[in-house]
Amino acid sequence: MSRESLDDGHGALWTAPARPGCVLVVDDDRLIRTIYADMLGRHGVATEGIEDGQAALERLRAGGVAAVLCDINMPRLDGMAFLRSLRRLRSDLPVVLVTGSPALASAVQAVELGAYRYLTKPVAEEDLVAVVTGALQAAAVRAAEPRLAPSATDAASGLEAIGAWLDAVVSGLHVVFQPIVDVGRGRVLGFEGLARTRGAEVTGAEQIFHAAERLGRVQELGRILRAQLADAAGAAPPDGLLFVNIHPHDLLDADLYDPASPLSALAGRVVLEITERASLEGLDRLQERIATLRRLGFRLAVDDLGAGFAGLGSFSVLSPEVVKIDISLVRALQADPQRQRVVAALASLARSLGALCVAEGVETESERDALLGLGIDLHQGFLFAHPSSGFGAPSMAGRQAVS
Ligand code: G
Ligand code: MN
Repeated sequence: MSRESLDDGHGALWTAPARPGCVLVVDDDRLIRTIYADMLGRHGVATEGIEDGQAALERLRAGGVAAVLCDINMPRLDGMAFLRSLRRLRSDLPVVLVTGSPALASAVQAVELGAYRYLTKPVAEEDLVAVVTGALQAAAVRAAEPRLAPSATDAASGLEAIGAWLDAVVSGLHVVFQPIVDVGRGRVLGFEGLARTRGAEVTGAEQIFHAAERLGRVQELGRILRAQLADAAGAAPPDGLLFVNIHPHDLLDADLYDPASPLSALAGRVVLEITERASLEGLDRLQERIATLRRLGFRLAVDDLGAGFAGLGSFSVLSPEVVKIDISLVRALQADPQRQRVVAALASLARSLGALCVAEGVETESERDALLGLGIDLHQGFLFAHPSSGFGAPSMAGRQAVS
């Protein structure tokens, strides 16, 4: 993962931490430690090996560790006990767990303890590198988050430029819709509203919200988008659900809880998607807020599951009605038995919590069929329809037509 990827293209908003730190590889098997170190080393990731959880806790006190890659089965202090003790000391350090047996019980425990990600043995080099560099990037973003560019003037002018850009974004802000298809039944479950703009050049909605976060304008955007969504909903099929993305900052906005807001009037049809990319940690009175949303009639979804820093923590906090599997887990799923196991475990976790499971970013028939093979039949993606301004029937990509 390159340093440049932290630059948003509008002048560096943050500086990289002075010392990024290494990845602490915790495994009682020396050979495995060496293998992981070699795999990561080939991709420029510095590692340090250590033989068990107890030793790892002691090592962490000395600092200089940016992320941890940890086996679950170890003598003295095992991976779970290690993670539990670590969370008492530090809540922010990303921990990637590795296990030989991806039992549901340990997945749930890992969720509760906020593991960054879960890998099953044998770990492919490609997966290891992708997950560990993702963890390192999350750590770097966290470490750099409150900081601005080195000189105050640069920071101020940078912010001003971003403010002007965001004004242009807001002036052209609008919502497009993408269907979520029940492939098994050949019908549409609902539509997700997605933010777009005509006002400025953007690479995606994430870029918009990234800038809005820096400027404290997330709630302003959220209000505009929710009002537009409610407005457009009149043209949507009346029996379909509306999936609405909510940024964690929106959860602190009184407008979201206002029974008189345009979206509240439609709450019974609305599923609020909360991304798993951002942490819900530290949000004031979160449980109370979630309960209020449910009282208003909203349902909740965990979005982008499998992509985030928050790990699976949002599961236990939100008790979601819907779980959306991230596009990164869906891409070329048919060719990756290991990832199929992970997706199957997430789907089974969703089912055991009574939630519907939607796969995002389905682009090919092979991905569709692999998902169907795992019992996941709610799909969203370009294979069925690109996001568009209307609520047209999606292509069923060779299957029966949608009613
Ligand atoms: O974070 P969230 O899941 O809400 O974002 C969905 C984004 O993914 C939207 O911007 C949408 O345009 C995009 N998207 C939807 N379907 C596909 C797909 O099949 N492939 C890709 N690459 N992107 C998709
Ligand atoms: Mn979404």
